[in-house]
Order: sequence, then C-alpha cells, then structure tokens
Amino acid sequence: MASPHKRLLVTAALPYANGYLHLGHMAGAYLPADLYVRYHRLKGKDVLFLCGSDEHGVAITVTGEQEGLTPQQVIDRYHPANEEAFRKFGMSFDHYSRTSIPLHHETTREFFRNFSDRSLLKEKREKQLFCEKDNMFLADRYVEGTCPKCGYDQARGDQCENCGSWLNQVELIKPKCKLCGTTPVVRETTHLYFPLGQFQRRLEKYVKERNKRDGWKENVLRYCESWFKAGLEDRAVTRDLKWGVPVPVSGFENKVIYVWFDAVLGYITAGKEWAARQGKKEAWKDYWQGTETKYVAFIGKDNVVFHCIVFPAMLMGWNDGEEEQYVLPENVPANEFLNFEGQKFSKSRGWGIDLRDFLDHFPADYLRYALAVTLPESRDSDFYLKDFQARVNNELADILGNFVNRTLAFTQRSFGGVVPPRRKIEALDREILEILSTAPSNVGNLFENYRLRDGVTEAMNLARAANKYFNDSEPWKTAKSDMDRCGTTIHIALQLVRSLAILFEPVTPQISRTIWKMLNLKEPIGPGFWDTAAKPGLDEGHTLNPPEILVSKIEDKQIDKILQSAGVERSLTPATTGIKPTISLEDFKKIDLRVAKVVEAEKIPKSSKLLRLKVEVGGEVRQIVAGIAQQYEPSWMVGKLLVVVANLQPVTLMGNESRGMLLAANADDGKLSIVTILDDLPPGTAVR
Ligand code: B3M
Ligand code: ZN
Repeated sequence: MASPHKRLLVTAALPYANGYLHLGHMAGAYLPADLYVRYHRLKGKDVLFLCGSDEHGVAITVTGEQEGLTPQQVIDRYHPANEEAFRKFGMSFDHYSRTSIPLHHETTREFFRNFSDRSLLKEKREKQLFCEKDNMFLADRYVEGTCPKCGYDQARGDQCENCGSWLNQVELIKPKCKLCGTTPVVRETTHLYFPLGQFQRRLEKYVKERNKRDGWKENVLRYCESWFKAGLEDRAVTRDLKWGVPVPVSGFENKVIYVWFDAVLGYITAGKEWAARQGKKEAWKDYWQGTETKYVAFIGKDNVVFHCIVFPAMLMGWNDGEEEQYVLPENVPANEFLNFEGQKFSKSRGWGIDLRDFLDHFPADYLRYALAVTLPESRDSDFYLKDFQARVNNELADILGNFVNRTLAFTQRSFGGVVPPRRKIEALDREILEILSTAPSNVGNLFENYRLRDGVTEAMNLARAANKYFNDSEPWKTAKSDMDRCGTTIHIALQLVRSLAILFEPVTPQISRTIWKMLNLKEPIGPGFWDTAAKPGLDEGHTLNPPEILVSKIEDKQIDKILQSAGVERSLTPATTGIKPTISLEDFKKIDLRVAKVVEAEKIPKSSKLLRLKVEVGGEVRQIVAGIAQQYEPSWMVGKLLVVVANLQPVTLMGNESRGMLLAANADDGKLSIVTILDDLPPGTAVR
C-alpha cells in the first residue's frame, strides 16, 4: 500500500548502557529497524533514523555497584562500545545519541514542567519498599520478587520481564533487596503521579485507529488489550534516587524522574542533537512535529507497554496543552525474543554471544542475513551457531554468492569482461524477466508490512530462480554452438546480478557494495534505486571489474572456536534443534523426581487451563498446580500415579501455591500427555 506520508521517522529502542549488546538485541529491535529503513531509503523516502543509549535508571546504578564503578563510569564504558558495535554491524542510524547529555535533561524537564504546570501530575503519599539495611527506598530494579501476574520469580520492582507486566512494586510477592538480599519493609514516601487512567479511552481509540491504518502486529495488540482490560492506573514518575534527571518541581528537588519517562523522550532528544549537528537546529521538527510524518518505533516485546501506552499518553498530554504537536507512533512493531542455543540470552548467567565478539569472527553481513531469516517476529525463535553456518554456507554462499560469481566469471572468460548484447528472447528468458519485474514489489510489500523475515527470504528466492535460469540455459554449452544465445543468457544473468545487489542492500549492504564494485558501477546504490531493480539496468558493452569471492564458507573449526569463547560445548545442529546443551550427571542429580499419588483434583475458578491437585509424596500431601485442565477431567486424575519434580522452588499461579511440578509431554500442536507410572509403587519412590 502506498503511504501518503512524505517523511518517515524511525526509532529503535534505546539500549541501556550497562552491558554489551548481544545477538538477542539485534534480532529484537535493531536489525528489523535497519532493514525497514534501508528499504525505505532505496524507495526514495525521506527518512530520519534515530537511536541512542539509555543511561539512567537502576539498570545503570546496579551495574555500577556490581562492577565497582560509578554510574558515570558505567555509561562511559558501554555507550561508546555499543555505538561502535552498532556501526560495525552496519546500523544506518542518522544519529546515535545518549540520555546523559544536558540537551536531554532539558527535553525531559521541559515535558515534566509542562505536565506539572498544567496540573497533570498528582502528588500522592504511598507505600514503597524500603531496605533498612541499605537505608534506601528500593526503586525499580533494586527489588526483585515473584510476579503477581505470572509467578515468574525474578520480576523487578517496576516490570516483569517474563509476562511484560508493568508492576507496582508493593504487589511483588516475597520481595528481596537486590543489594543485600534482605526482605524490605513498607514505608511511605511522596511521589508525583502521571494519570494514565485519564487517557485510557483515547489510547484505546488510538491503538484501534492505527492498527486499522497500518496493521499492527498480533502480539502487540494482545499485550495492549490485556492492559486495557486490566484498566490503566496512575503511575509514579518520580523516584527516590540520585542518578537520573532531577525533578524540576519544588519540594521534589532531591528526587529524580522515573527512567522510562525520560527514556522515551530520548528519541526526541536524538532528533534535536541530529539537527544541531547538521547545522539546522530546527530540522528535527520537520519529522517530530510535521503532519506529514509517519513514525514507526521498533522495540522488543518487553517494552510494549512503554511505547504503546505510556509514550503516546505523554505525547497526548503535551499536545493537549501546546501548539507544537508531536506525532504519535503509527506503528510499534515489537519482536519476541531470540534464544541462543536453546536458552534465553542472559547477562547474569553469561549465556549468549556479544555482538562485538561475534563481529571479531565473522563479517557483519553473514550475521545480518542469518538473523534476518530467523527473526522472532511472531514468536520466540532460536539462534544456533550450526544453523548460522548452514544459512551462510547453503544460502548466502551457495545461492547468492555462487550465482554472482559464476555469472561474472563466465563474462570474464567468454566475453572479456564486457556485457554482451541481448539478442532474441526465448521462453526461459521471458520467464525470468517476468519474475524479475515483480520481485522488488513483492519483497517491498513484505517489508512495508513489517514481514522483514519473509522479505529477505523472498529476495533469496530471486537468487534461487536466477541460479535455475543459469542452469537451465546452459551457457557453457551454447558458448560452443550459438554465441548469440550464450550472450543473451549472460546479458540477462548480469541484469539479475545488478538487481540482486539492490534487493540485498537492506540486509547485506557490504555484499551489495562488493557486487556493485565488481559490476564497475560508479553511482552507488542509493535513493530511488529499489524500483529500478525490476528492469534491466546494465548497458551492453559496459566493462566489468574482475570478480572476487563474494561469500566464503564457514568451516566447522571457526564455529568451534566461537562456541568455546561462548562457553558452549557443542552447537546443536538444526536437525536436533530443541535439545538443550549437555549437562553433567551432577546437574541431573540435583533434580529430585518422585512418584506422586493424586488424592484430590479440582478446577481453579476463572482459569481454563489450571488444575489444583493434592498429591501424596512420601508421607506428605502437597499442592501442585498444573496446566492440564483442558486435557484432563479432575475426577479422572484422582488415584493416578504421576512423576513430579519434588524439589522445585514453589511458585504461585493465580493465587495458588504450587509446590513442585508434574511431568507432562507437550507437543507443538498443543497436545499434551501427563507422565504416569504403570505399576503400583508407593508415593515418594525416587525416579531416575
Ligand atoms: N532501555 C529497556 C531495554 O533496553 C530500555 C529501552 C528504552 S526505549 C526508550 O530493554
Ligand atoms: Zn510476570
């Protein structure tokens, strides 16, 4: 669909400057944003692409405490490192800013003051968690506990990473101070609150409208719906912390503004800083305040509430009182998570690979391609190094690289490196030219609809078709019998090479540049080039440069080396995808599996999935909550002998404590079967 907007503003979530970027980050927000932007630039759109480091909040101060650094030292270590890693990865930001700069403090304070002056902020005295040992209020990540919504036991004071809930810290079950591990007490403190509830109706309308116009992703809509359903509440936007933007309201001078309030405004600051550096101080307004702008915010799924609800509400709040009108996101394409070798990326557990390390081993384009075709667009996806190797070797090298190299080598050998003339066209030629003529719009439509993964796959399909054309045309044979025919084949193959360079530019910009150099084309691939890929664009008689290898295959030993540096024993092959890395016998022995006899079973009210079971395990009856209500009748369960993990940390599910977990087989299609014991063994018997 052709968009009526003249300008495109694209932002990608501001990563915290408290650690190095890993591959999960790249697949979440950054690569998708870059694909989208590069495509639109080639379409000739006027694009501004902004990002920067998020340098406030407890994410920074906790890291400082862990690494023995001041907050300033933390951000001065990670901001430049991440900016550099992004550059190496090929992110085409127009500007990469940071939120610790004075300009950003000004932007944030301006919004805050505006809201305060217009009485949008309410002062409230409320209960907060206070650590008596550390003598401080435990803002945000200073406290961890069990999520009241999903039972995840490492939820933070403000947010549960597992279910995406935005939490009020006093709701946390079994809260613990992150610094000393003790249980905090509840004390009262005064904060300023932003009246989110006041905006609910307008926000619902906003999401509905934009979804209708620009097709929001299912996962994002689902998150929004659930928050609307729960009802939006006032939220504190100040914190009892030292690190952050000081609150510009009297009586609150010794508090700072909540990090999420300032972080989303960081996008605006990035625009201002970009404009200043261009020497056109006001130019940011063309994008941020123009009615002709389409604004798209790329993020990971854990940031949805802040971008679909909090940020739009803040912008509405501003727009209500000011003449300068900010654009609201037209779409917020959020990706799910990427796992590494079957497990979640985790900084604290040291699981995953830093982008920097990866780029020391392999060219960025290899990674960009492999990530692009496994983007977690609608559900979590997995990154396996063996899979990465296979994607590079079997697709990037064997399909794209091979087609380009064989075509160019053939031209050198048989036509002295000069584009031969196109003579009579035959059915095979007509067919491939037909495919070529629709490829840019096919790929483009997918990109425009945020189906970036499919778009890249579609571009590779053109390379596949091109190889088939080469094979079927057999130019090595016609070179001996019919030079005109052979020349026509090579002429068309060279056109395909040129088009492929353009269609791959968003995903593998360096490879495209190399192809362009080999084609000896002077004007670099740039604005407006996309649509030219539908048609031949190389003239007969044009002289090419000698070919060079485009993509080299990755050897097993290269994969082994990076696996070692990542601490992974062996990568899982795509065929065994899903099998987790090897564990030791010791590790396995930690799990206490026991036979358990069901003595009672009942449905949990209001839950379609959960059953509450009372099971006997070696002289003790305990409660276990299991997600098997759709498959098993409670009455049928009674008397069955199950296998349970008896020493699993208890969790609370919908208010019901579950002490242990029963084993069940889960098939991909949702089918499920509990594991039962066939013979009559006493409850409590060990299972090994
Ligand atoms: N820094 C959270 C994160 O890195 C946060 C994003 C800010 S976007 C304005 O996941
Ligand atoms: Zn949760």
